[in-house]
Amino acid sequence: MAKKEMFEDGDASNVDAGTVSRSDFPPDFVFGVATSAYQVEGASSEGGRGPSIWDTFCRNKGKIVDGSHGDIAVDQYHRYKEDVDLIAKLGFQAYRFSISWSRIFPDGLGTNSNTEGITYYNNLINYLLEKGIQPYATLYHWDLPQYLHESMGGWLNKQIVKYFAIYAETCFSSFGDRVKSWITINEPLQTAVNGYGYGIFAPGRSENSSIEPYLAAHHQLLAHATAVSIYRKNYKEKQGGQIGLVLDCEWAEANSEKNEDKVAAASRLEFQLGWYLNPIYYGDYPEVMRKELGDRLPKFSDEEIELLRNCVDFVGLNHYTSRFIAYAEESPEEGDFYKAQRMARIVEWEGGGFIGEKAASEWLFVVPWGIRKVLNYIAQRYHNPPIYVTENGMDDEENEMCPIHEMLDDKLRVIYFKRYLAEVSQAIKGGADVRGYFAWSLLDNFEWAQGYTKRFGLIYVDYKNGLSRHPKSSAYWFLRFLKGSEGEHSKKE
Ligand code: PNW
Repeated sequence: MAKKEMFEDGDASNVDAGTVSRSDFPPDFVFGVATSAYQVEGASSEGGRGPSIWDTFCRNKGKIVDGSHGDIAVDQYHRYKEDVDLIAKLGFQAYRFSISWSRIFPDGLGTNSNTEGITYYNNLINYLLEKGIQPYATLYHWDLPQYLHESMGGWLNKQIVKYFAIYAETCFSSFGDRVKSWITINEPLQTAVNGYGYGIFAPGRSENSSIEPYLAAHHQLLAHATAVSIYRKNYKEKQGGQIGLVLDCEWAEANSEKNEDKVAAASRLEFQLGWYLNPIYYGDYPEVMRKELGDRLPKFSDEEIELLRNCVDFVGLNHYTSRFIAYAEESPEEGDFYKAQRMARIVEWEGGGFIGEKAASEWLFVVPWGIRKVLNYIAQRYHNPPIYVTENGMDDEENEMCPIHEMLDDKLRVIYFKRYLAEVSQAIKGGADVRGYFAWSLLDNFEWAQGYTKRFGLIYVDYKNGLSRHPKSSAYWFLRFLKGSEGEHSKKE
């Protein structure tokens, strides 16, 4: 294929809600479902687990809309077999879960590992493999051991790199004989911006928002790179696995043909993806970030640049939604991080009309073509790396008045998956090297600051009736899709 033709956006007019099928994807393409430890496990003070910054954060009044927490969550710690059985029944081949750092090292310091914690993940991994499901393990999905925060400032302190490395190596040596796909860190952007800038995620800091997000991001990058170098040096060859980083990115579509809007949209992508991928692929933060942020952006030493160079086997992409982006001299959006970007995020097109149907979360609009554009963007800009879509999905509002059979008939979610998957298959046909896709989420769970008020699951969890699990229409849609019986029929017509 001629280079110029690669990654073209292609003709989306044939992307109709009814036509996506398993055979639109390569045979070895991986389909899975995803969760994270704090959102599903519960058992927060069992099995020797130490407290994490989310346990503490949830205790601060007003931080979680329904005043809830993950103490019990959906109790996967005790019900992992039932959940794995469901994954297998639906026909998924992979499960992306995260390991709770403070189950392995209760205070995070890396002196004595907690045998019970290791046993729990051994049991989970062994049961997945018994059911023919590949484990994709994330080392850090936001639940920093509380002690590392209290004693040294968590991600603000460079020492954290050393403790993360010890933790990562313990996981590689304990589980790497069976886990062949590792993710170091989930969405460092959200931790940096929401954890250390706006304070709406743990550890809830906003006092020094013009400095701390950039430090927290810097140390997450170095922690990631250090873990990768340990894996590559001591484990990769022997264990035959791969390791990557998961980034979240909304597609940024220029709000008009005006050059200033196009520049604003391009810079928005640099502030989301380039922040993490440029140091890895080009040896430094994006120029536009250096220009806007000056000395607030930390610098890499020569050794660090070397350490970061190409330190991913794959890029994990969490993608949910897209925005129109317009240039704004003063960002109307609050806070330093947005001010630096000189742009406005808009959901209503200049000429009227929303960018997509709104899901339950304030930030989530259904924009299927956005995922194709992000995938093509990563392929073009970062030398066509292997990509896994590590999260994609949408939420419904919890509604106690709504009868369960209505909650289970999640029609919009079925359309969401069909249309986003059709766009992923178009990106692959255009040349992007996408290897897998994980739906968020296996089941309804603790949605961070939104508590239990938002439901992202393929499987409904009945919070009032013993946390029982009930597959939604979207789960049955995936079952048919993965068996190959979905889409083929309408295609032949
Ligand atoms: C992801 N945003 O976070 C997380 O990885 C999941 O744990 C989470 O449950 C899921 O998305 C749904 O929210 C995000 O505001 C949270 O753009 C917020 C945003 C993006 C990603």
